[in-house]
Amino acid sequence: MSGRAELIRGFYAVIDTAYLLPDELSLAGSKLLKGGASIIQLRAKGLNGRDLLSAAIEIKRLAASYGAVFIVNDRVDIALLSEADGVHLGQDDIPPLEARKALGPNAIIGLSTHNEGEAKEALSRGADYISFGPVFATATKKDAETPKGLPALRKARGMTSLPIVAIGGITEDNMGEVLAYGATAVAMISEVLLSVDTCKKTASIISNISKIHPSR
Ligand code: TZP
Ligand code: MG
Repeated sequence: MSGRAELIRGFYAVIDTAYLLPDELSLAGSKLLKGGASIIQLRAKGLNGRDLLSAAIEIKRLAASYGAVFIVNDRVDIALLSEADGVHLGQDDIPPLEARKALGPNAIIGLSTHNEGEAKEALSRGADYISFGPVFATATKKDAETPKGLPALRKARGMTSLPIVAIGGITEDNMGEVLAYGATAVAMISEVLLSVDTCKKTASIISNISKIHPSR
Protein backbone atom coordinates (compact mmCIF):
# COMPACT_ATOMS: atom_id res chain seq x y z
CA MET A 1 0.00 0.00 0.00
CA SER A 2 1.28 3.47 -0.88
CA GLY A 3 1.93 5.92 1.95
CA ARG A 4 0.39 8.61 -0.18
CA ALA A 5 -3.22 7.45 0.14
CA GLU A 6 -3.90 10.19 2.68
CA LEU A 7 -3.73 12.64 -0.22
CA ILE A 8 -7.09 11.25 -1.38
CA ARG A 9 -9.57 13.48 0.45
CA GLY A 10 -11.89 16.40 -0.23
CA PHE A 11 -12.68 17.15 -3.86
CA TYR A 12 -11.64 14.58 -6.48
CA ALA A 13 -11.75 16.20 -9.92
CA VAL A 14 -12.21 14.21 -13.12
CA ILE A 15 -11.36 15.43 -16.62
CA ASP A 16 -13.72 13.37 -18.76
CA THR A 17 -14.15 13.00 -22.52
CA ALA A 18 -17.87 12.48 -21.83
CA TYR A 19 -18.06 16.30 -21.83
CA LEU A 20 -14.79 17.46 -23.38
CA LEU A 21 -13.16 17.18 -26.80
CA PRO A 22 -9.61 15.84 -26.89
CA ASP A 23 -8.17 19.33 -27.42
CA GLU A 24 -10.13 20.70 -24.44
CA LEU A 25 -8.68 18.31 -21.86
CA SER A 26 -5.65 20.27 -20.73
CA LEU A 27 -7.56 23.57 -20.56
CA ALA A 28 -10.10 21.86 -18.31
CA GLY A 29 -7.19 20.63 -16.21
CA SER A 30 -5.89 24.20 -15.86
CA LYS A 31 -9.32 25.46 -14.77
CA LEU A 32 -9.68 22.71 -12.15
CA LEU A 33 -6.17 23.33 -10.82
CA LYS A 34 -6.64 27.11 -10.73
CA GLY A 35 -9.82 26.49 -8.77
CA GLY A 36 -7.77 24.58 -6.21
CA ALA A 37 -8.23 20.93 -7.14
CA SER A 38 -5.59 18.79 -5.44
CA ILE A 39 -6.50 15.51 -7.19
CA ILE A 40 -7.16 15.21 -10.91
CA GLN A 41 -8.11 12.06 -12.77
CA LEU A 42 -7.98 11.80 -16.56
CA ARG A 43 -10.89 9.64 -17.76
CA ALA A 44 -10.80 9.46 -21.53
CA LYS A 45 -12.83 6.54 -22.81
CA GLY A 46 -12.41 6.13 -26.54
CA LEU A 47 -9.32 8.29 -26.96
CA ASN A 48 -6.56 6.53 -28.91
CA GLY A 49 -3.33 5.67 -27.15
CA ARG A 50 -1.26 8.38 -28.80
CA ASP A 51 -3.68 11.20 -27.95
CA LEU A 52 -4.33 9.81 -24.48
CA LEU A 53 -0.62 9.69 -23.69
CA SER A 54 -0.03 13.20 -24.93
CA ALA A 55 -2.99 14.55 -22.88
CA ALA A 56 -1.73 12.64 -19.84
CA ILE A 57 1.80 14.04 -20.15
CA GLU A 58 0.46 17.60 -20.48
CA ILE A 59 -1.96 17.27 -17.54
CA LYS A 60 0.71 15.62 -15.37
CA ARG A 61 2.98 18.61 -16.08
CA LEU A 62 0.20 21.04 -15.11
CA ALA A 63 -0.78 19.07 -11.99
CA ALA A 64 2.85 18.87 -10.85
CA SER A 65 3.20 22.63 -11.18
CA TYR A 66 0.33 22.98 -8.65
CA GLY A 67 1.56 20.16 -6.43
CA ALA A 68 -1.61 18.19 -7.29
CA VAL A 69 -1.98 14.43 -7.62
CA PHE A 70 -2.55 13.12 -11.14
CA ILE A 71 -4.36 9.80 -11.65
CA VAL A 72 -5.03 8.03 -14.95
CA ASN A 73 -8.25 6.06 -15.31
CA ASP A 74 -8.06 2.42 -16.45
CA ARG A 75 -4.65 2.47 -18.13
CA VAL A 76 -1.55 1.29 -16.30
CA ASP A 77 0.58 1.79 -19.43
CA ILE A 78 -0.45 5.44 -19.79
CA ALA A 79 0.05 6.04 -16.05
CA LEU A 80 3.58 4.63 -16.30
CA LEU A 81 4.57 6.55 -19.43
CA SER A 82 3.12 9.86 -18.24
CA GLU A 83 4.74 9.45 -14.80
CA ALA A 84 1.32 9.85 -13.22
CA ASP A 85 0.98 9.64 -9.45
CA GLY A 86 -1.38 6.72 -9.81
CA VAL A 87 -4.03 4.80 -11.67
CA HIS A 88 -7.72 4.15 -11.07
CA LEU A 89 -8.81 0.61 -11.91
CA GLY A 90 -12.16 -1.08 -12.42
CA GLN A 91 -12.98 -4.49 -10.98
CA ASP A 92 -12.12 -6.15 -14.30
CA ASP A 93 -9.04 -4.10 -15.16
CA ILE A 94 -5.46 -5.15 -14.41
CA PRO A 95 -5.54 -6.14 -10.71
CA PRO A 96 -4.09 -3.57 -8.27
CA LEU A 97 -1.27 -5.88 -7.11
CA GLU A 98 -0.18 -6.38 -10.73
CA ALA A 99 -0.44 -2.65 -11.45
CA ARG A 100 1.79 -2.00 -8.45
CA LYS A 101 4.51 -4.22 -9.97
CA ALA A 102 4.64 -1.84 -12.91
CA LEU A 103 4.08 1.47 -11.11
CA GLY A 104 6.05 0.91 -7.91
CA PRO A 105 5.43 1.32 -4.19
CA ASN A 106 4.66 5.05 -4.30
CA ALA A 107 1.90 4.80 -6.90
CA ILE A 108 -1.59 5.63 -5.65
CA ILE A 109 -3.86 2.84 -6.86
CA GLY A 110 -7.63 3.26 -6.78
CA LEU A 111 -10.19 0.51 -7.26
CA SER A 112 -13.84 0.99 -8.26
CA THR A 113 -16.27 -0.74 -5.90
CA HIS A 114 -20.05 -1.07 -6.00
CA ASN A 115 -20.96 -3.12 -2.94
CA GLU A 116 -19.83 -4.08 0.55
CA GLY A 117 -17.99 -7.19 -0.61
CA GLU A 118 -15.86 -5.31 -3.11
CA ALA A 119 -15.16 -2.59 -0.54
CA LYS A 120 -14.07 -5.20 2.01
CA GLU A 121 -11.71 -6.98 -0.39
CA ALA A 122 -10.05 -3.84 -1.76
CA LEU A 123 -7.26 -3.58 0.82
CA SER A 124 -6.10 -7.16 0.35
CA ARG A 125 -6.33 -6.68 -3.42
CA GLY A 126 -3.70 -3.96 -3.10
CA ALA A 127 -5.77 -0.79 -3.48
CA ASP A 128 -4.79 2.47 -1.73
CA TYR A 129 -8.28 3.92 -2.00
CA ILE A 130 -11.64 2.87 -3.38
CA SER A 131 -14.33 4.64 -5.29
CA PHE A 132 -17.89 3.73 -4.37
CA GLY A 133 -20.89 4.26 -6.54
CA PRO A 134 -22.83 5.32 -8.34
CA VAL A 135 -24.26 6.82 -5.18
CA PHE A 136 -27.01 8.59 -7.15
CA ALA A 137 -28.27 8.36 -10.74
CA THR A 138 -25.83 9.69 -13.32
CA ALA A 139 -25.98 10.44 -17.03
CA THR A 140 -22.19 10.54 -17.33
CA LYS A 141 -21.44 6.81 -17.25
CA LYS A 142 -23.76 5.01 -19.65
CA ASP A 143 -23.10 1.54 -18.23
CA ALA A 144 -23.28 2.59 -14.59
CA GLU A 145 -24.95 0.18 -12.19
CA THR A 146 -28.21 1.17 -10.53
CA PRO A 147 -27.73 3.87 -7.88
CA LYS A 148 -26.56 2.46 -4.55
CA GLY A 149 -27.80 5.23 -2.26
CA LEU A 150 -26.35 6.74 0.88
CA PRO A 151 -27.07 3.81 3.27
CA ALA A 152 -24.95 1.55 1.02
CA LEU A 153 -22.15 4.11 1.19
CA ARG A 154 -22.32 3.98 4.97
CA LYS A 155 -22.13 0.17 4.86
CA ALA A 156 -19.10 0.33 2.57
CA ARG A 157 -17.50 2.76 5.04
CA GLY A 158 -17.85 0.10 7.71
CA MET A 159 -16.07 -2.47 5.53
CA THR A 160 -12.74 -0.76 4.94
CA SER A 161 -10.20 1.57 6.43
CA LEU A 162 -9.22 2.83 2.97
CA PRO A 163 -10.19 6.33 1.79
CA ILE A 164 -13.52 6.23 -0.05
CA VAL A 165 -14.17 8.45 -3.07
CA ALA A 166 -17.93 8.63 -3.56
CA ILE A 167 -19.01 9.03 -7.19
CA GLY A 168 -22.19 9.26 -9.24
CA GLY A 169 -24.67 12.13 -9.28
CA ILE A 170 -22.83 14.13 -6.64
CA THR A 171 -23.40 17.87 -6.66
CA GLU A 172 -22.38 20.83 -4.57
CA ASP A 173 -25.85 20.62 -2.99
CA ASN A 174 -25.75 16.97 -1.93
CA MET A 175 -22.02 16.59 -1.18
CA GLY A 176 -22.45 17.48 2.51
CA GLU A 177 -24.71 14.49 2.97
CA VAL A 178 -22.36 12.25 1.01
CA LEU A 179 -19.47 13.27 3.28
CA ALA A 180 -21.66 12.74 6.34
CA TYR A 181 -22.35 9.16 5.19
CA GLY A 182 -18.65 8.40 5.28
CA ALA A 183 -17.04 9.50 2.01
CA THR A 184 -13.46 10.70 2.39
CA ALA A 185 -13.66 12.46 -0.97
CA VAL A 186 -16.34 13.39 -3.47
CA ALA A 187 -15.87 12.97 -7.23
CA MET A 188 -18.02 15.18 -9.44
CA ILE A 189 -17.90 15.17 -13.22
CA SER A 190 -20.97 16.81 -14.82
CA GLU A 191 -21.48 19.16 -11.87
CA VAL A 192 -18.12 20.76 -12.55
CA LEU A 193 -17.46 20.24 -16.27
CA LEU A 194 -20.94 21.43 -17.30
CA SER A 195 -20.95 24.44 -15.01
CA VAL A 196 -20.57 27.85 -16.64
CA ASP A 197 -17.30 28.48 -14.84
CA THR A 198 -15.35 25.32 -13.98
CA CYS A 199 -12.71 27.23 -12.06
CA LYS A 200 -15.18 29.12 -9.84
CA LYS A 201 -17.30 26.00 -9.31
CA THR A 202 -14.22 24.08 -8.19
CA ALA A 203 -13.19 26.84 -5.79
CA SER A 204 -16.70 27.00 -4.35
CA ILE A 205 -16.89 23.22 -3.83
CA ILE A 206 -13.50 23.14 -2.12
CA SER A 207 -14.32 26.07 0.12
CA ASN A 208 -17.64 24.48 1.11
CA ILE A 209 -16.02 21.11 1.84
CA SER A 210 -13.56 22.77 4.18
CA LYS A 211 -16.44 24.51 5.95
CA ILE A 212 -18.43 21.28 6.34
CA HIS A 213 -15.44 19.08 7.17
CA PRO A 214 -12.32 21.07 8.06
CA SER A 215 -10.28 17.83 8.07
CA ARG A 216 -11.12 17.04 4.43
N1 TZP B 1 -18.39 5.84 -12.06
C1 TZP B 1 -19.51 5.67 -11.38
S1 TZP B 1 -20.60 6.92 -11.64
C2 TZP B 1 -19.55 7.72 -12.69
C3 TZP B 1 -18.39 6.98 -12.80
C4 TZP B 1 -17.23 7.33 -13.63
C5 TZP B 1 -19.88 8.99 -13.37
C6 TZP B 1 -20.08 10.13 -12.42
O1 TZP B 1 -20.34 11.32 -13.12
P1 TZP B 1 -21.26 12.49 -12.51
O2 TZP B 1 -21.45 13.43 -13.69
O3 TZP B 1 -20.46 13.14 -11.43
O4 TZP B 1 -22.54 11.86 -12.05
MG1 MG C 1 -12.47 2.00 -15.36
